[in-house]
Amino acid sequence: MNTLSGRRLYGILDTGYVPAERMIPMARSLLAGGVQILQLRAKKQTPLEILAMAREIAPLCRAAGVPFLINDHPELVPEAGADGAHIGQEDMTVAEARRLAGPGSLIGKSTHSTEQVLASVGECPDYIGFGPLFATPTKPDYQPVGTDLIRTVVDSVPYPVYCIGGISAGNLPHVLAEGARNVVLVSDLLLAPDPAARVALCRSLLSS
Ligand code: 3NM
Repeated sequence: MNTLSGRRLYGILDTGYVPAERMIPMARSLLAGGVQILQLRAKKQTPLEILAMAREIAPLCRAAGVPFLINDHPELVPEAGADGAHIGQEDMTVAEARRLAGPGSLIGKSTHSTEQVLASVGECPDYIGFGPLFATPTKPDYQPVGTDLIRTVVDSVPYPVYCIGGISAGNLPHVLAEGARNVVLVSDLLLAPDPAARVALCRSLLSS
């Protein structure tokens, strides 16, 4: 069984929203709320800084039984004790990421169009991200793909699709009604007054 099976809520610790000194408390909050996959996304930090953060987050995820992935840096996975990495369209191939991250690691890939979704099949990632569904300040330079294609995309690949981009507790019921099974939320969780409660709310929306 795919170790992502049944893991429908994916959270990202993004250093654009969470300062370094808040990273561990935020990881604890998201895990306490019931996030089911966690990623560290640190676009402006050096690999050494990312490694230091990842080494602190990995044991928390392990204790919670939650897969922990590192954005963009599969080479840090073994040393960080992480479970895998997430790569973008402009990065290396899934095979190269898997080689760097080590045997048994989870590798996810971003897709932003149906063409990219279909092309991902040949690469055999463990999952794909599909988005951004809606315009989002977290990834400002990307054209939203909307929700009309979700069902087609979910049905066209043999691994989980994680819809991403502008998703919030508020629009989650709509996104699910459009055919999404799994979702990634970033700013809606990280900027919530009570991130753990926000995660728990999303979990309950996903199971209702
Ligand atoms: N990747 P928020 S959209 C990190 O489409 C990321 O691949 C996207 O953040 C993609 O939940 C996105 O704050 C930003 O909109 C998601």
